[in-house]
Amino acid sequence: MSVTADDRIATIGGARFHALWLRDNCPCDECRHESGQRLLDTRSLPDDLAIAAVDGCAVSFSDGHVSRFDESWLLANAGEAPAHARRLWGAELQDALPVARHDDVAAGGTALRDWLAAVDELGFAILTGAPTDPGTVTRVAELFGFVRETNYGRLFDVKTVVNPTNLAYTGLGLGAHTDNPYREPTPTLQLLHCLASSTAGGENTLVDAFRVVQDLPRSDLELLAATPIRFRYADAATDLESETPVISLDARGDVEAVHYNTRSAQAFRMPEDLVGRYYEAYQRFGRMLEGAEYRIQFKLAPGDLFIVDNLRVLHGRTGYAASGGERHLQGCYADRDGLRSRLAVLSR
Ligand code: OGA
Ligand code: NM2
Ligand code: ZN
Ligand code: ZN
Repeated sequence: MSVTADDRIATIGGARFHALWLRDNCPCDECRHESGQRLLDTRSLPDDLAIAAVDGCAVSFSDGHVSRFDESWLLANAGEAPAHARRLWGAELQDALPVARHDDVAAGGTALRDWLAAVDELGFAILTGAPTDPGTVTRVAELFGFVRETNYGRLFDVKTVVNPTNLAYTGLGLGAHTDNPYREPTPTLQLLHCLASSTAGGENTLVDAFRVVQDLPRSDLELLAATPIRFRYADAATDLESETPVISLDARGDVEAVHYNTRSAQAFRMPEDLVGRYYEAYQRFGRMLEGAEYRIQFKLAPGDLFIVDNLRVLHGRTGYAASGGERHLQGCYADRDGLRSRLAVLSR
């Protein structure tokens, strides 16, 4: 155990800790409430706080306070936090789709935990053998979190209708897309549940856009990330518009979100001398998103459902005939925070 010459850094268990960081994270009853929330107001700490002595994991400070740490807590929290663990995938995943039985997952416990862990890691998962009752999709969302109600309702029916307000409500094929990029914030999860499927076609496609971004030239990535575009959806009762780049990077410079939807993208607004170069990057990325090497495809049977991370895994469908059978899905939106919370609780 040692304290460096300037009395600001203590070395404990081989890791180095700053005086302010240690004092700020004191676990004593005076500094932490039993709920785990911090009672100590970080702003009250003197800027020149120093370490007076270190004895094992007990640290005395220049303000007279003594903190007793748990060594394993200190070592688990030293240095930079690791990036979120995710497993990027391409077409090879077709042979190992993350599929679980509805009844097992609905029973909770490890089956639910494993299914949620697949969503967290791969950005999607499939359920088979769910009831075909209307409303099942929101009951599945409630297994882990909260439904995000929107102008489309708490849930929406995806089937062909007369005078559709959205191309989803036709038999047209839909290229790989994220839903609702015109919404702020964009829903982070989408669920789609099959009630009926007796038409030819209407198969679903999924692509891990974060995997595709890995293969995108760096200059394209940077341009798409630095240039906001606008998405819009409007009907008689609704007018939604939001501005976001096609690729969003987090504070580490890693991909955090993809917003891609050719149906709702608005006319690009940017300096004319950027337009040609922007289209070049946008088209390259958009065409790669349809590449067979990245795509998986499956046909939902009645009672099947899939959930996607709507800012990572793009979904699409092949076209289907409006006559000679019925195709009826129900969908809803939800958010990742609820899913991760349930996953963390189940993993305790
Ligand atoms: C949607 C959608 C796919 C399908 O409703 O957002 O993409 O399989 N539907 O109909
Ligand atoms: N629906 C199915 O984001 C979109 O506009 C895709 C969404 C209408 C709720 C379709
Ligand atoms: Zn304390
Ligand atoms: Zn969609």
